[in-house]
Amino acid sequence: MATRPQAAPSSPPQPAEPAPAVAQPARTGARLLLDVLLEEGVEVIFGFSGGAILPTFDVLYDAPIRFFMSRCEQGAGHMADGYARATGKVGTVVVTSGPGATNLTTALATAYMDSIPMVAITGQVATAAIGNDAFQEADVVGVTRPVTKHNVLVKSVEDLPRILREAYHVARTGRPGPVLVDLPKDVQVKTASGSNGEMNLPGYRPRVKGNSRQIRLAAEAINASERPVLYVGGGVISAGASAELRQMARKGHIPVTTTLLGMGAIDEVEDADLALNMLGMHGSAYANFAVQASDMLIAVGARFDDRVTGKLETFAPQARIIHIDVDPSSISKNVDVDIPVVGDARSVLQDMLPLIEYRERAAWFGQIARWKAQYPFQYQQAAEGTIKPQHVICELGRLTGNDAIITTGVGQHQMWAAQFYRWRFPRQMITSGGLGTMGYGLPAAIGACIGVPGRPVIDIDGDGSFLMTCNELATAAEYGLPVKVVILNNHWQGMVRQWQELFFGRRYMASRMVNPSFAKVAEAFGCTGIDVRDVRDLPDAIARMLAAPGPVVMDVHVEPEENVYPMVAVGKSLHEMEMGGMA
Ligand SMILES: Cc1cc2nc3c(=O)[nH]c(=O)nc-3n(C[C@H](O)[C@H](O)[C@H](O)COP(=O)(O)OP(=O)(O)OC[C@H]3O[C@@H](n4cnc5c(N)ncnc54)[C@H](O)[C@@H]3O)c2cc1C
Ligand SMILES: Cc1ncc(C[n+]2csc(CCOP(=O)(O)OP(=O)(O)O)c2C)c(N)n1
Repeated sequence: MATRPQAAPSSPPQPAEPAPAVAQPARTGARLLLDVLLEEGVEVIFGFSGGAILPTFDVLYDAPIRFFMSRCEQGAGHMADGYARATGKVGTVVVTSGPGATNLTTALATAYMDSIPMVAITGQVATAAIGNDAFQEADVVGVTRPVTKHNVLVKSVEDLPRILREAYHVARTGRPGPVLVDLPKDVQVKTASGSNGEMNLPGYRPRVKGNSRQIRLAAEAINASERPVLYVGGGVISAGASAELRQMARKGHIPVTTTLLGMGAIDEVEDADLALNMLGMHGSAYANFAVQASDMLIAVGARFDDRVTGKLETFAPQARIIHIDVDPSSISKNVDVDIPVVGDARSVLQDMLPLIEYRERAAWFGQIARWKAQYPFQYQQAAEGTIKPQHVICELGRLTGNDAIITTGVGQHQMWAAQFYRWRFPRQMITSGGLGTMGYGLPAAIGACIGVPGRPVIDIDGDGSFLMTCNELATAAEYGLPVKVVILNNHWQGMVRQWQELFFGRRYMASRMVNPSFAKVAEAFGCTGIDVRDVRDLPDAIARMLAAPGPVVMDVHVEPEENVYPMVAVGKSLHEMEMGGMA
């Protein structure tokens, strides 16, 4: 199929232009849907078929849109999500009714928790059959309401174009998120004449520009502070505000810590003197100490998640707090804020930048340098031949020049990736933070690989996480996608094992993994499989993996009982870290 000429929304996403109200001959609902998708600039769809969505699949047969068939609807959803995170465009997923839609819900919840723009189109039984326990009927709008930014059942073909336009607009503007359009089969086949629809969302007006008085107050407070810290989250990535953020940090001479979802907002190599790396439960000791000692915390597009704050009552106890966020409901939700600024991070930082003054803050940077020297991310070297998981990440960083897009599953490997890879550009780290969805890594890597061809995409995965969606190797193989999977195989659900070791008296209930040979699994799916058991073989194996043109699974047998440190135990304050063998 031909790829349609570039007409996609730019990154960062911009509000859609109003549709020209051009009268058209009568078209089926499915055809109307296709025409709106084309006007919205959709170039790629992920999905899986079924009876209730067949009319829509039929118009996609010869449509100028690339279609990628997953092996499960959950995978298709994560692919659309990975595509969206890697490109800044809205991801699109199309699946059938009933089990197709319910399989998709985990992916919707994953995207919802991390504010990722997606449009999901689900087939539904015919309008007359709704409520009759019809074959493959599920109340998809009911099921997905808590995990979508907006969802709607289309009741008539005349409404369809408007609803679809609104779906893309709502998904990409304000605080982004997944939107679901539930499309009964009869609506897909009925015809309507008329235009491609105009939006009608009078109550939906996300604020872009921040209040100028609040911005001035914030800038004055920052200029007056002795020990400021920029606490930067996923909102900076989705706003496309990384350049402004870096200017702010450099101009004001302010250290920057990033959440798991904010990694890459600052180049940790080029701006190493300003970078405090990740904060929080498994963040760096120097970031956590800095937050606790700061007199001014500037949160930009970050939502004070409990993995970040630790015990709320003792979080940043000496700091006044500025919070820049596009979603007013995020302000003072978990932590009371002194100076809120509601608006798009890029716009607010642009307005604030001219007001920011340079200050040397020698004592503050001196203290931070001492913490960095005393408590770097580190691990004890392995016994001869054996492989430390952290070492694998360091080697991946070295051999890719820290230039690959990284996706992850959920668990220890995800935390080691965050700690030991060096993050250099926005949209480089693609991981499920809020929901923490095991199985996210491979399908998200497929989506990223399709969205950003030419850049290496590596899924750093756990054995448990990988097994949840490894069926999508068939998708990678079918389309010849050069996705690389590196499994840090500890033969455990490592993160669960760590908690059982530390908090449940080593009673390892249902956390041991009895695994297949992942290299053989890969081969069976038509991918390359590599098995690594000796640290001396690691560099060659990584080089072989990176050089291979197609999908590769590299199964690295790492030390099984390694723990992630630092660690702030639940209920502890951010500075009360367990350092393991680090300190
Ligand atoms: C096993 C595990 C361990 C974890 N440990 C840690 C940890 O140690 N440290 C850590 O940081 N995280 C950790 N996480 C992730 C954590 O659970 C949260 O997902 C993460 O901290 C949230 O990041 P964020 O604050 O950047 O929020 P996001 O979920 O990215 O929220 C973005 C915020 O920005 C706002 N926003 C969106 N768009 C814009 C815009 N255009 N302009 C302005 N604002 C905007 C939104 O309204 C929202 O408030 C862990 C996750 C797992 C699974
Ligand atoms: C779908 C899902 N089920 C359960 C969990 C709870 N959980 C979090 S981490 C983890 C273990 C992950 O094991 P693995 O993928 O092997 O990674 P490791 O911690 O060993 O690196 C589990 C079960 C989850 N996050 N997601």
